[in-house]
Amino acid sequence: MQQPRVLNNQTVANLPATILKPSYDRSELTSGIVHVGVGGFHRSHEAFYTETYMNKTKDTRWGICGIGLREGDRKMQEILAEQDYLYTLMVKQPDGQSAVQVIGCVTDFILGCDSPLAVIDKMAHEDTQIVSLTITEGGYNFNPATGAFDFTNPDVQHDLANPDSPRLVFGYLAAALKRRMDSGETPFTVQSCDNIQHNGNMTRRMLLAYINAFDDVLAEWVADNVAFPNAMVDRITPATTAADIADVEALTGVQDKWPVTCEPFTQWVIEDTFSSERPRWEFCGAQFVSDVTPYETMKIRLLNASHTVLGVLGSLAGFNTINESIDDPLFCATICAFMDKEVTPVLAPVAGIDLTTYKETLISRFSNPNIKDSLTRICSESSSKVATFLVPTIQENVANKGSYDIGALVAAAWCYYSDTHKSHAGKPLEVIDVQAEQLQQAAVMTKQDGLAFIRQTEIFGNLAEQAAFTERYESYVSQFYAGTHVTELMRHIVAAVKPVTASTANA
Ligand code: CS2
Repeated sequence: MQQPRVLNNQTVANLPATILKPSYDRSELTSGIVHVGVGGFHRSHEAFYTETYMNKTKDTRWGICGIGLREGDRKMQEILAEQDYLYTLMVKQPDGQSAVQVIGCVTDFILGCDSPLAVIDKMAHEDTQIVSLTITEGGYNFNPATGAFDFTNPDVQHDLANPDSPRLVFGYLAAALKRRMDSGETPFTVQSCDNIQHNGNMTRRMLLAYINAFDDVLAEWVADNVAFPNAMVDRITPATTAADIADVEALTGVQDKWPVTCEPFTQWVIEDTFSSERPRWEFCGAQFVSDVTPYETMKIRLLNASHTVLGVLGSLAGFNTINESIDDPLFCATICAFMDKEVTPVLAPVAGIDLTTYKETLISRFSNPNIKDSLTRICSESSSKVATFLVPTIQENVANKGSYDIGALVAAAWCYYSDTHKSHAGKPLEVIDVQAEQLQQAAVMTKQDGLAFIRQTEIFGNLAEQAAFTERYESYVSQFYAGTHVTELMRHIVAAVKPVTASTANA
């Protein structure tokens, strides 16, 4: 049997003309960007914007050197290296059409677990203007209850003792910035692309806390010279499936072992405070603003939190994907009620954005039947996501005497789910969470202590001490343990609410 042709520098040249491919000269690329965490989202978002920028301007200084810090990054490194760092982006429209593009801006990929010094050299290299990060919400190493950098993490202790072979991103950034300081060069910008409120400020605070533990001079230089722009990032990017790989091959005639698929919608709002040069991403749709706070709060609390609500409640009800769940009128009504009654009242107005339209757009994005974003992906690392996306909204509503029925229901459903790892119908649920064991232990304790699960203060802050909240939460938890189906509780809640957001999906 004939071997499939694989995507690489040779085959890309002969792709059908309908497929967009790099129009700049890849052999001229230098890596102005070093990116830590080359997963699906980086490849559909920052790399896509950078590719679009270079296709338009032929300014080839903005190649991206990928960095993986862990063993788990090896597969991506190997596949990209085999493909001359080319990959395919497949944008899936709701009507079933897909636009396929080959992205060429990745120049290289270094694994920190194999060659830590090569990573430090690359970050410190004079071509590097930006070190960007998608290290997930959990990667920032802060204790959500106190907000402080977590020095108890054994990897932090390892990095303090071994500054030339760190494990965490903060060790790498510190070592590379020290080289820049010592050689008298301007620093690179550190640009977070994670869904964390004030992601730049958070990165700065964590990095400075880490550096302050061993080098006051470097800490002062970083504080005075390094920019950490805050940004809101958005593009739904499901995990790549075997069917996606087959579809890409059918459309392009070449095999890409790890393409990335995403929705058509994309948004990037960035504070324009860079340490030195940056690509003119505004030429290809990014928005530069002086204060990103309202945009990021809106996105994290509406989009990401609604994903978590659908993920947890939908998993118990037996759904597999976001679109399957939002297609169910009860789930759609629950999300509309959550957005209108629990989130909107605690959001500040966002200049230039009509919130009602924004929420309606979210419902239609969630409904895109071709994205098939799995609830397993959405529920992965819920311990960081619930703390970042949902708990602040509940806390503010408790303080303002607002509504938090759906927030309490999700907390209770997540407790039950963390205990049983099963849907109501007994379907096993795959729990991907670094805290999975701790979550299960806390959930199991619920039978003795109804509040055991929400006493995990690093996730829930002080919610276990808020009587108004705990009353609601305990009532839901005991109903779950008594066998009540999640949809029965949801029906009760939405019956009492008249949503404002029209469900375009189910109209
Ligand atoms: C999702 C995000 O992981 C999650 O829980 O909410 O990955 C979401 O799809 C992206 O932030 C969309 O921009």
